[in-house]
Amino acid sequence: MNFEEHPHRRYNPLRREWVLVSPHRNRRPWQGQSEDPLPNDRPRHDPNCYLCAGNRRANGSANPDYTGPFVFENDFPALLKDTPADAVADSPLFQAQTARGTSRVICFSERHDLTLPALPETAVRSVIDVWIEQYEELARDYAWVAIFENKGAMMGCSNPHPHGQIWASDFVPSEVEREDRSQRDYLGESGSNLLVTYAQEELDREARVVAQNKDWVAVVPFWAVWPFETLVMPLRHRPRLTDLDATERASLAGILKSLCARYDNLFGTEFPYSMGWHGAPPHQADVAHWQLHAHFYPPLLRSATVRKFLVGYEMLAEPQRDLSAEQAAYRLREQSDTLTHSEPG
Ligand code: H2U
Ligand code: ZN
Repeated sequence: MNFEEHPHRRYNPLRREWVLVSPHRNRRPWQGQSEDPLPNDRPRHDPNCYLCAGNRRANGSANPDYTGPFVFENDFPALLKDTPADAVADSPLFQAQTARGTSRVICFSERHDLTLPALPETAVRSVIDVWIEQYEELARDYAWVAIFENKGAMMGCSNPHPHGQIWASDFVPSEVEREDRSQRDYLGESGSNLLVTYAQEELDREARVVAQNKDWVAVVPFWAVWPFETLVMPLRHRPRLTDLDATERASLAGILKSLCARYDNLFGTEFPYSMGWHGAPPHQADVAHWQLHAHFYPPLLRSATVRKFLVGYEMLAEPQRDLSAEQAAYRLREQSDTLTHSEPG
């Protein structure tokens, strides 16, 4: 089988599903327009931004004059703290349960104009520290803490001010449960940790590695669905964000910055994506099968404006891609790991 020629399916052992790869459609030379980089003309502080320091939010509360990361309770939370516990299961076809939780917003920086790859490494490190603090605090009361970032209008993010979200819930969401089961079964069957083994094998094979340092590796996973999807993993066994030591927290800032700079450099744009962390649920005692990781799911395919849609066949049959994971990794790897497009002053 030739991965660059023959249509084939690849298996995703984390989600336990297949992806159809059609590389023959892609043998033509790269068709991506090379677009002029979009100038970032955002001001350092935007008086109309509801996330900027000192400004009023939609519900009237005022942000403090913060510097560095700033966390506040989402004014329009998807989960509420005081939902009464209840469940409906009078029929297997009509099951429901109440959901309790809380939602917070984390502004990465007071700078309206700087996203993760443009922030100094120490500022990215502060974001990581706040992610971990928030996780520790919310994990005391909740079954799961979702830490994620939606970036760019294409991903439904309305505000370019660099920010992410933190949702805590009294349930473990489906995607995490699925990964829990597949990692648990893999450990049971093979005696080894799925992602620790996977990261090592990707380092040996090299073709899908985008960035690495002494503690971390970022790869386009063998089973990637989104064209430039990546998976960021620690090299040592670390079930949760809270298991990272100081060195790993610092080197995480480095690899995140380098990965996001490569993304931005690829099409000369602030690369949109949804990213987020998966690790062992806070109250789970057996964590040998779990390995912490971040998924980056970016929608862009060929340029700053041409995106991949997961429609027809993807919705009704299974995910499909043309660009192979190896080609995507090569294109990201050949980018500079520092921003090359115009930066605000
Ligand atoms: P996006 O990342 O989807 O753009 O959303 C930012 C979050 O900020 C969103 O969840 C919240 C929205 O509910 N928000 C506030 O909490 N206060 C505001 O004044 C506006 C937006
Ligand atoms: Zn702002």
